[in-house]
Amino acid sequence: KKYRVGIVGATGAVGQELLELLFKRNFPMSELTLLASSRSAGKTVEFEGNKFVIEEAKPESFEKLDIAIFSAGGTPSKLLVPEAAKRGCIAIDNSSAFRMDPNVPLVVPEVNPEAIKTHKNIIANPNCTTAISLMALCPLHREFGLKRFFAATYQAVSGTGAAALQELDNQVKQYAKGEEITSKVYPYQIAFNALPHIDVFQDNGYTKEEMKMLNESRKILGLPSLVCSTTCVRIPVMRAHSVAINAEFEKPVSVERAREVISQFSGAELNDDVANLKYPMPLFYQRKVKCGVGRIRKDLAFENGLSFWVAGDQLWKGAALNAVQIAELL
Ligand code: A2P
Ligand code: 11C
Repeated sequence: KKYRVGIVGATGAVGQELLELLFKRNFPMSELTLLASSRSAGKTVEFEGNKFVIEEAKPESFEKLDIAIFSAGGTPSKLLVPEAAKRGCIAIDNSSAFRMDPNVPLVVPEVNPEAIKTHKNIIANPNCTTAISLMALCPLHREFGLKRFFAATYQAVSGTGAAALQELDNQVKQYAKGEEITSKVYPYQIAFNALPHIDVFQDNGYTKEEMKMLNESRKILGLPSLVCSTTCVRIPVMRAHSVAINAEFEKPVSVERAREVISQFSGAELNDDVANLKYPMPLFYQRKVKCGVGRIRKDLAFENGLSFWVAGDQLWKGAALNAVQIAELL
């Protein structure tokens, strides 16, 4: 069977990757419709010899689609995802709008593929930082039983979108020319800086991005009493997020066994040989299907604890790839 597929937010940072991955992975499509805002309607996009005319995403757009992958942000998703679902089109949503809805499965295919069965035409894709962290946490949890974890993230600007990629590029050029550095997307200069601020601040002092790590990990792993504390930081990297994690487990841990279970997990690549300076770095995990896990060591602060480092392409595993994997699962 072939499907009529739509991408909502097709001109964006994730939308462009969706286009590429649907072709690259030979997703069975009879038609592909590219949707975006009215600003882009009528523009043409060429990909591998195919020419597409961008259409404005409207409720009626979904009448002719079997599957629509949304990556246009929370507001368009809130408006259009239910419109797609009620027209019989399965919506795979990259935004945070429906992730915590108890009627919507939140799916990472390597972790909880069974959750997809309960969908009512809406399936949520997790936040990128959560998806990437789970590529290490899931196999370790299956082996040792996850109790709690602390994390600090190092997030690339493309997580913010296409405009932020442009902003970092502009600022580096402004710096090189000795010009004044201007910022529009972020509240401060991102080039040569680190911003401990991703998404909006909550009443408890954490940001929304930091709370997604807790709430989404609980839902995907099926561990309602899991606790974690995260600090999310934006760094001047173009693409691929990294996360430093310290996790505590129920059972005694061993570094050797941790390395084994990570290398057997389909979403992860073990990259851990410090004697030869081998560890995952964002520069080398761009456009890679698997996330890299390294720096695995016994944690000095936790009894049954492991410390490790994960890097992965957040436009892929954290967004477009995970969404296409969900479509493949369907
Ligand atoms: P457009 O290019 O027409 O503004 P990014 O995450 O890189 O910032 O991209 C956001 C994507 O979401 C773009 O493709 C953008 O389209 C799209 N988008 C923004 N607002 C809407 C909307 N109201 N309806 C549909 N698509 C939207
Ligand atoms: C970032 N994680 O890197 C964000 C982007 O909840 O889907 C995605 C936000 C989300 O800024």
